[in-house]
Amino acid sequence: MSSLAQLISDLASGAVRVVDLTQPLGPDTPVIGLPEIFAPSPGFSMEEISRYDDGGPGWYWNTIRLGEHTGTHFDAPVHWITGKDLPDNRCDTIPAGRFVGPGCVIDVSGDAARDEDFLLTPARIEAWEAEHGRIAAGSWVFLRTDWSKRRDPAAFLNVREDGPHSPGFSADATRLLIDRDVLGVGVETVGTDAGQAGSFDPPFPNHTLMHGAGKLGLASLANLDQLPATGSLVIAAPLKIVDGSGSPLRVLALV
Ligand code: 23J
Ligand code: MN
Repeated sequence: MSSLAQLISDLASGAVRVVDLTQPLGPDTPVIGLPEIFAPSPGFSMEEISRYDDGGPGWYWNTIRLGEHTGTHFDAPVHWITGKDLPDNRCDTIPAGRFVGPGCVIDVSGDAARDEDFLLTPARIEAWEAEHGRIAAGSWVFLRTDWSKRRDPAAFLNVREDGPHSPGFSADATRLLIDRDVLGVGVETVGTDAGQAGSFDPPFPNHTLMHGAGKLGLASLANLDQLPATGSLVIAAPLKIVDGSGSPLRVLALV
């Protein structure tokens, strides 16, 4: 049997399941808040075109408006200045093969519960590799923080007087993942950098370094607690927006 025929059979039998790593997308979807000197990204809004009425007696459809980086979304290398001149760096030009890869889940949910500014370190990645094997080139690496269980948008964004507080990656952890030649990282928080990362060196190190290396990002993921540490197959394909810097998307894992 071919591997795809085997997969089709395993999907039909339930031996392989599809896990949806996507948050619902609607007007209540939280959006990253940047300091007021920067332009804000609009959240999701929807306007009806027709609903089985005079505007369209037999059909229902809507117009949607949103920032590219709203809800569960994809970050292309061109999103960051460090990736702006790389080849194949935008939503419509990244080869589709780079949207599919094995998933590695690094569970730091206990650490993030104790410390909302928790940062993944190289030592923590190496400890994970001692247990699960070296992160393969072309993997999606997910940081499980259980942050998606914060259903209240205020608790999810967790903004205080000194800005947002949420877990993320140290600059050196990002460098190690680039050395592993991952496809990119995925997080449960609103962005792929920690809440306080605007004041790190370099600022927003995960965006700066990952996108500078042509790597991808996935933010506001859900259900990472339903994935094994290794062995899943992840499909994260953005809309083919011409010159797009990112896109809302449906992220699926075969488990
Ligand atoms: C723009 C500026 C800073 C950040 C972000 C966007 C994101 O997190 C994003 O959605 O890419 S941190
Ligand atoms: Mn983004």
